[in-house]
Amino acid sequence: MNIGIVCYPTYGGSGVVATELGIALAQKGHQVHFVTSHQPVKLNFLTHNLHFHEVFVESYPLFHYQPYNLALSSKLVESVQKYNLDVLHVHYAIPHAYAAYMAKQMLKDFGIDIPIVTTLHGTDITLVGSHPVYKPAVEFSINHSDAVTTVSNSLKEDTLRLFNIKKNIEVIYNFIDFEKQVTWKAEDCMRDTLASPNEKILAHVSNLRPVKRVLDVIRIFHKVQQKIPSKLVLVGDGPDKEKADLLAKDLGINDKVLFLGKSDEIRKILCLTDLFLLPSETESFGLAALEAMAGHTPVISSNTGGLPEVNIHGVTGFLSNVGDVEDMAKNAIYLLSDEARLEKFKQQAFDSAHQFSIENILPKYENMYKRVIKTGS
Ligand code: GMT
Repeated sequence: MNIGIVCYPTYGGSGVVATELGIALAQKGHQVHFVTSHQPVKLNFLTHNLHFHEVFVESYPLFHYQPYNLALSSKLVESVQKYNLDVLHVHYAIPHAYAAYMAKQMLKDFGIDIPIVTTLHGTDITLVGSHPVYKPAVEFSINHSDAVTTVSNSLKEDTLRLFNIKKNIEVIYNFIDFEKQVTWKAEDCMRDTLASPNEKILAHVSNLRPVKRVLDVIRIFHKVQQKIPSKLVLVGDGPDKEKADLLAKDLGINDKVLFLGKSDEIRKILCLTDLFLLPSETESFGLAALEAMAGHTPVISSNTGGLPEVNIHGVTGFLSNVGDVEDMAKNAIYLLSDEARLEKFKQQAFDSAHQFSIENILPKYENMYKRVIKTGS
């Protein structure tokens, strides 16, 4: 198939899922065309079957806001015709589903009816999409997609609750490619660069936005390190980084909190991590939790959104109510204080992650593409 993919070409979340999906489809022999504002960060174009078409937004003094939607629609119309695309798969509704709908209508003038698959990722529904300034356009573009997917049952329920949806929504979970999961040997992890042998290592990876509750991460760690010699590794960059740094200083633990910034070495960092913290306010799936589990790391998380579908309470880690720092710290100490228990949870987290392996998920998208190409819905 010739598949067009539209996404935010950024680190984290929907962009990563879209990019990894495109790479996997290309490896299976499909021609995959990314139509995005920049080259997706994880993409290596010296790979067969992968193509990148940059959306260029022409600026003009009259424009207060750059009309990215228009530029994207136009580029999609051009790409569908030039590369004979069979289907467009857009990730994150705003503004991608809307721009794809416009492209679909324009292409009808050329006798082409291109099917649109929209994957909803989370904040496009929960935080941003349901805001009154966007809601009518988001609802319209979901209802006019040929097929719609969400990354968890929880996000499907949120979508049905927050919008008047007339389409069937299929849940297709986020995934992990275990073949890319380099199994670092313990001695290669270079644990000693971050902690002394008697210390445990806790980690948090995110874009450090308020929705991730990074201050809770610091507060949980503050309690944990009072009982268990440990270090906290924070990976990522974002608006709450400074606040987190200040809180660590106020609590007198800044020598134990290591800010590593954005990193391409997440798997290597997970190799030396004993416990992953994800106390998010809302999380449609929690790809970071799945990546941690695939790296043999149990997860202490909130029980919001799709997290209970990924992090199984008492098996792969523990769940607590959003903001219940006390309970999260108690669960973390319970795991870290018993070596045999910690090892058992590490193995269980790894085993459970396999239900989300790419071999299980990829055929669901391929079947969906085949269906919409054939029947248009
Ligand atoms: O929250 C992020 O890190 C970014 C955001 C996005 O759309 O790029 O992530 C959302 O999509 C991910 C991939 O499907 C999910 O794993 C995240 O849970 C989801 N984030 C939220 O719902 C807050």
